[in-house]
Parts: sequence; structure tokens; C-alpha cells
Amino acid sequence: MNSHYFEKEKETMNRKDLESLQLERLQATVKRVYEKNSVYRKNFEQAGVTPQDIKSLSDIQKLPTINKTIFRDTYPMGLMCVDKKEIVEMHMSSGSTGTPVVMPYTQGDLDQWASCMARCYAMAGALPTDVVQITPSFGLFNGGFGMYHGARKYGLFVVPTGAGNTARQIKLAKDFGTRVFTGVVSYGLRLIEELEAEKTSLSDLRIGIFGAESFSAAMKEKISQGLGIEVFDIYGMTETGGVGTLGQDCPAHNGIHVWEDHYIIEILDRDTHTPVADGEIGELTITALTREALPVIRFRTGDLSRIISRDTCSCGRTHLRVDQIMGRVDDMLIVKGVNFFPSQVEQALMSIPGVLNNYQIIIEEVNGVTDLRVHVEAENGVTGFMVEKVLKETLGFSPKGDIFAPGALPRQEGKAKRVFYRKSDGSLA
Ligand code: DLL
Repeated sequence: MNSHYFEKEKETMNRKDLESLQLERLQATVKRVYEKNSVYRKNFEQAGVTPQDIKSLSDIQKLPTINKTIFRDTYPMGLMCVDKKEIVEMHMSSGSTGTPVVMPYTQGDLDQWASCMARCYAMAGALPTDVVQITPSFGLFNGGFGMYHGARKYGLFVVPTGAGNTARQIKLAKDFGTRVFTGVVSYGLRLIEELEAEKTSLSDLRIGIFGAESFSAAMKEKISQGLGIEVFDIYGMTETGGVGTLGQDCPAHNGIHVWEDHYIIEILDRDTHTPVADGEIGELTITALTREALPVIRFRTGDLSRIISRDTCSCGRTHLRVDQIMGRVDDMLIVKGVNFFPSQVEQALMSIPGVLNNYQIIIEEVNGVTDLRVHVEAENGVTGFMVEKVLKETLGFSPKGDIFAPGALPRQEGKAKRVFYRKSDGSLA
């Protein structure tokens, strides 16, 4: 398979060399955080481990894991491992639990971010001469700026529209010949809606790079069909340094390549925090190997996935592949004794012909029992019964299904909220 690369030598490095590079970088990073940051040092001391104990890659398991809590406890920059004068930029997310997470960047960190992101553009087939339209917001959210830094490094012509004003996005895409479109997943859906309303299409568009939200295979297919383009699933988060730092799927579309020369990825059992076998689902846990200002060490992301393969991919890349993100440790829903993730509901809904892209999953109390109701936009002819039947096959119980006309459900800017709880006054929260 033909693939474009930004850093071919690193992206196709053989596994043995990749692993020795990882070990060398792991040892250096662990030593640095231990020496430079008292929070990290205390954490290591409590676990009874010192940098000298890291002699092989599997010794990473001796190190303590962390999660978002440590960011909250050390807000705003207590986890930083460099002097403040070295910081040139910061991004921040409130995270799904509302915990503020701050990521400071040195110039070296911005270069690392841009290189990871440039690899993603190249992997998606973008050419350095292409026009890229960047629609995630530019601000504290890392999406806009990350895609910008990477596009500049790769040499793309940037149309930095930021979020919203879809009619203007379409006009600019036509006027400037946008070939690569980037956004949060739900914005891909919004773009399709607006193109349909205007009865028009984007003839130059070829590549869509989307992420930041639950991204089922069915949703990916809808965006790909709706825009007539190849769609890529990009992954990253504030704590690892932003969009694209972790990786993306390649043209083989068989999992997300994780940039292993920059990050070590482990999949841990969500309860015991011990490694699970390849192929098993668990919590993605990340160690940053090349970040300067704030390298995370064994950061439990809360995202659930599994390792698909460590073998060389048909695209030529050797970096391992993980499955699309299946949900979050903390967003599992339990209704009528059944555990499930919102992404399973999405996948089931999207399999019904005529069902459109906007939906709400509503958890409500009916006669003192927790129940599930799904609101979904659909074309004429789709009935609530059809929705209930498909959901019953997926979940094993019958939720209520309500059909709404196209455009009737509320829209949000940025990441879409899909799960709601019905309050006692009937409103949704
Ligand atoms: O959402 C970074 C990003 C921006 C990724 C634009 C892709 C595109 P945060 O706001 O820190 O950063 O949120 C990170 O979003 O832990 C996942 O739960 C979720 N997420 C990110 N990418 C994907 C994806 C950005 N491709 C959190 N599929 C992560 C599913 C994703 N979930």
C-alpha cells in the first residue's frame, strides 16, 4: 500500500530498535521527573521505586500510575518539570469530570507536537501543497492550535476558520479549494447537514481528519459517505500534549497507529491496573518519552481500547495499532442491570436506514426504576418501534425510542454531549 510519511525512518523503524529507543528515553524521562519535580519524586518514593530500578521496558510496571486527579491536586503547574521561563504556550481542558488539566509547552514540546501532527497529515495522504481547513476552536482547547502547528510544520496552506458559522466554512472551502478538512466528529455531521440544506458539495475535498469525541465505525462511514471523502480517526489529549500526539489510523483503516517513539502505551485492567493481554479491552495508559515541560508517566487516560496488532502494517509503519476508542471508564452506563457504553447505542442507531446523525441518550426514572430513552432524528418512515427493536438486539432490553424531524434536536459547538439525565422537573441535564 502506498503511504506518505513525514518521518519515514522513525515511522518504519524496526521493533528492536524502537524498543531500545523507548528504553533509553524512558530511563532519561523517569530520571528527569524524579530530579525536577517533588510531586513525582514523592509518588515514586511511596511506591518504593527509584530511576535506577528501570532496567528494562517491563520495569515500567514498577512505577505508580496517575490519573486526572494529580492534575487537579497540583493545579495550575505543580507537575511541571522545567523552569517557568521555558514555557511558551499552554492549553487546558476541563476534562469529562470537570477537573482542570493544564498542559504547559516548551518550544521543544511544540516541535514534538507539530511533528506528531505532521505525521498524521502525511499518513492521511495530505500533500504539503494542500489547503487544510482547521475547524476545531483556537483557544484553550488544544484541537485548533495542534492542527495548526502540525500543518505549518508539514507546509500546508492553512485556512484557520476555527469553530462555527458553517455556511461561511462552506464558502471558504469553495473559494480556497480546501482539500483537507479537520474537525471534532460532530462537526463533520454538521457540515453534511449544511451542505444538504444548501444543496451543494465541496468538489475539492478529499480527506477528513476527525476526533475528540466518540467515533463509532458507523459514524465514520456516515461522514465518509456524506462528504464523499476518506475519513481518518485522530487521537490525542491535553495530558499527552494534544491532538495527534498519540496517533491516527492509516489508509489501511485497521486501528490507530500510536507514535511509539514518543509514547509508551499500556492497556491496563480497569480495576486492578495491571496489564491485560493484547486484544483484551482495558484502560489506555500513556507514558510520554519526549515531552519536556510535563511528561506524563503511566497516565491512566480513562479511555478504553485494545491492542489490535504490534506487527508491521500494510502501510509500512511498525508502530502498534489500537482499536478506535470504545468509551471511557467513567461513561459506562448501567440500566436494567446491563452495562453498556454510549458508543454501542450510536453504532446500533446508525445501522438503521433513514436514521440521521443527531441523537440523545436519556437516562430517566420511570416508576422508581432507571430506564433508557433514545431521541433520534430520522427521515420519514423510520418509527420508534424500529429503533426500539434494534436497540433491544444490541442491549438485551427495550429502551423507548422517539423520532424527531431532521434538525429538531439541539446542536452544540465543540464536543457534542450525547448522554443526558432527566431531572425531577422533566428537564435534561
Ligand atoms: O480532544 C484532542 C483532540 C482534538 C483529538 C481534536 C482529536 C481532534 P481533550 O479535550 O483533552 O483533547 O480530550 C481528550 O477526548 O481522552 C478521549 O476521551 C476523547 N478523544 C480524543 N480523540 C478521540 C477519538 C482532545 N479519536 C479526550 N476517538 C480523550 C474517541 C477521542 N475519543
